[in-house]
Amino acid sequence: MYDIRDAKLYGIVDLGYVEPTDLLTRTQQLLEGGVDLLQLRAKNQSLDDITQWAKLLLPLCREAKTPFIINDYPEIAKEVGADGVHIGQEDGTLLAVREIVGPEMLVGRSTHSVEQAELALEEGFDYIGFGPVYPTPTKAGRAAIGLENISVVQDTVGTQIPVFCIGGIKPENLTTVIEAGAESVVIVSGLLCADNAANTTREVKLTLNGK
Ligand code: TZP
Ligand code: MG
Repeated sequence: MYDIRDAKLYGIVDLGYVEPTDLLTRTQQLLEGGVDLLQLRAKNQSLDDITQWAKLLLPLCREAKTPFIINDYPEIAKEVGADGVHIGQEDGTLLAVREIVGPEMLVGRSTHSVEQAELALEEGFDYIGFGPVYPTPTKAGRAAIGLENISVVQDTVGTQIPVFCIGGIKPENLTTVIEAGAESVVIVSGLLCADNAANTTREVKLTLNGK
């Protein structure tokens, strides 16, 4: 049985960076490189399209034994039989999501402060995203929270559920983020825009594993 507490690197195939025609290839590259969780993130796309893409990607993730998470849409996660769903601060309560997806599915929450992180733990989320650590075009308009509270959240929330630091994290600044206390990260553009996504993913995994 997969234990999400072992997850170090959370990869996202984001339609802001990947053409629909490249989705399968990019997903395969991230899986080959060893992401521990794979999310489909598709802002401003039709529910039908997202559902179809999710159905394409799910078998790849199953083959790689990597949990497949849908961003924003519990109904789609339920329909396609995904392993999890990820929601933001504005996306309602865990209870409302559980009514759609049931008790087993992983449910993650985006958090942007120590207070939000602690509330997400209290509410019962399976993991959190914590950031943006650095400003990032992937989440335009959201202020960066910096490095200083990573160790605080890691030492409180992070002893109970995984804390994935997110936002502007790249291979170049990963060591700085780890030195600030991060144990697990989400990297979006830093993997998707790499010349060789599979190799970059592999290198990032080695760094996260302290090698
Ligand atoms: N939530 C906070 S920052 C962010 C999300 C979805 C985007 C992270 O993307 P990148 O490209 O790794 O900065
Ligand atoms: Mg959302």
